[in-house]
Amino acid sequence: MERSLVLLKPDTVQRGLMGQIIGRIEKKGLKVTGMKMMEVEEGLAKEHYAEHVDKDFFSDLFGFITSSPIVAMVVEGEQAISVLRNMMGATNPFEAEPGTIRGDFGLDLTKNLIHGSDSPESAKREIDLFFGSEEILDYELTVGEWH
Ligand code: IDP
Ligand code: MG
Repeated sequence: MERSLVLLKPDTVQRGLMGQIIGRIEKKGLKVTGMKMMEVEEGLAKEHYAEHVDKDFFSDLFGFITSSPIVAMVVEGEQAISVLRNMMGATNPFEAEPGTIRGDFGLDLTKNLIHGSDSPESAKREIDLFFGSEEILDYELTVGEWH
């Protein structure tokens, strides 16, 4: 079983798309084990996007992610990392396939709605940045065996 850090970015919250995107994650059969609404402070933004701090788009990305509240989630399931990346679609919403979250809802490279961890190592690092262990719940979904 894998875990991924999912962020519903400020555009998702502002556009009222939280429910639709969380609904897709639930309907896929993935399990939400942590979830909170929060503002991303400057230090957290820089740590989370550490691999991008030297890129030319970083100031846009930083301004965007700190501009308005997000929803942070821990999502669990078999191959959850790649399954979520496929559901999200390509980073660039102009290239993301229809049927994906970015392909269906996005029209801007910075405002691309959702973050999902890209590897087990990233997932662990990112989950530890956003969640305390007491904020991640250990429970069974009783419908789980039907998926
Ligand atoms: P990912 O979110 O699909 O993993 P990353 O390459 O990790 O994509 O980039 C992190 C975020 O930075 C993207 O989701 C997007 O919001 C933004 N971003 C990535 N590349 C560019 C770019 O070339 N121009 C502007 N923003 C970008
Ligand atoms: Mg990434």
